[in-house]
Amino acid sequence: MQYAWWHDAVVYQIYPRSFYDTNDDGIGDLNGIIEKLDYLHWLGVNVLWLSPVYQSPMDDNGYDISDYCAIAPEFGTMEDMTRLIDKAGSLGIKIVMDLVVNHTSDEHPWFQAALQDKNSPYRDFYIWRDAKPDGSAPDDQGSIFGGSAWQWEPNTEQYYFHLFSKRQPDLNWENPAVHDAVYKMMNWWIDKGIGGFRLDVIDLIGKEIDKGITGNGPRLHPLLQAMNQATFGGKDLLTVGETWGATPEIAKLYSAPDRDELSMVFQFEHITVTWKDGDKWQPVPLDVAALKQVLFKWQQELADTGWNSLFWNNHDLPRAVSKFGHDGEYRTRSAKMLATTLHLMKGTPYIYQGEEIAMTNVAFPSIDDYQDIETRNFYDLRVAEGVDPDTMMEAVYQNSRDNARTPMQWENAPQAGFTQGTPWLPVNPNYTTINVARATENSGSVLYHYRELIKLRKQYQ
Ligand code: TEU
Ligand code: CA
Repeated sequence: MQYAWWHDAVVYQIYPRSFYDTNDDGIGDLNGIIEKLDYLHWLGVNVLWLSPVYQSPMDDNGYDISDYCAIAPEFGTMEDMTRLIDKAGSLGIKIVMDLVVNHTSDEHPWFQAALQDKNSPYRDFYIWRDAKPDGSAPDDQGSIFGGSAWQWEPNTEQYYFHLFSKRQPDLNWENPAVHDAVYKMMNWWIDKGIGGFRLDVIDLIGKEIDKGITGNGPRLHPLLQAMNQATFGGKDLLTVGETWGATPEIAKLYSAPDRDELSMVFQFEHITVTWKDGDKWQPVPLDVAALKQVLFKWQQELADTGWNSLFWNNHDLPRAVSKFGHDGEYRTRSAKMLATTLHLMKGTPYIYQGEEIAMTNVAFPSIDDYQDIETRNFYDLRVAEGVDPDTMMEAVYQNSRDNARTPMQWENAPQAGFTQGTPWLPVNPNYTTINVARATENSGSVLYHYRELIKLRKQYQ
């Protein structure tokens, strides 16, 4: 296989809102990432993937973008972004941006124009259908965040389609004008000197909803080949698609070099082994033998063609040590075991912020303490359907996305040293013992173990 720089890169994912706050508003910011670059450099990672920092009403914490070429004020300014790219670059660290183009925010000017006028050229940027004769939605397609995927729009009297919240209308990838607008935006970021893109739910853009197809639609791979050609192709960038529906065969379609699509994809088969029938709100105990089989399968299937992304957790998933290890007595040992397993496989490893100090899941007393839209929606839905609230709360403790989103634990100081203000989401109370400062003082810590693994990879690349 022809060598690419990202084959031996180690990526660190930052959830900016929860990383480090420099202006005491309780929200992590770009300057916070800049302040921690020395730490990340010391750890040895050479790529940072930032969850979205674009302008957004934050219905889904930034995965609902209202301006792709502006920074949300709570995160900073475009000047801060430029400084981050430059300073990281001087340390040999590239910045990978989150590209969310299955949908926009309902506050995006494209959607605003579409709402105003059925004849606007932007109307067809989104997916509209008439009501059924009885006024109900065109079909019973559901949203991934619960409820119908169709939202009635009274002004123009049609339904629009949204696979996530109703504030995240899906873009219409059957419209070539959408391609051009997205390519233009991507090239604008490439020209700013970024290191690549993480493509959010990219397997949904080939959808053919009138046939009931959302994931892995027939138009998906041609769309990615066209995007590659018009934007990052030949630019030596890292591109990683988020593809919940990927089998090894599908992963090879995306990542075999001669197909000119993406560098690699995230597949989730090892994640869903702990979900009953693919439902994260029905967690089942980890079957270690099944997990091993999944890991083996992917190593073998992508050994010669395609490329694996290696990850245990991200901003949507529970903490690795809580899910796959043991977050009590064996926290340190099991976190090191997980790190070793992952980093010694073939592929590009991803570390999610806090994983390197074995941060754990959290258990807030009440559902009202949870901020995540998916968690809140499903709690209400399932309890209304008759699921016992305590059972649902247990599922939240296991799999809520907020497990990953509690603030980064920097030191044993108020609010874990994350902020001098009130954090947007409470800190995990175990910060008094689990924090970066303490891990740094102990060469036997999980943190040093990660650092050694990263060094080993560099040494034997
Ligand atoms: O996630 C896609 C996705 O399907 C997850 O939200 C999934 O429903 C669940 O949380 C898995 O446990 C991506 C982003 O990573 C996520 O943060 C966004 O909310 C979502 O797309 C919409 O942009
Ligand atoms: Ca801040």
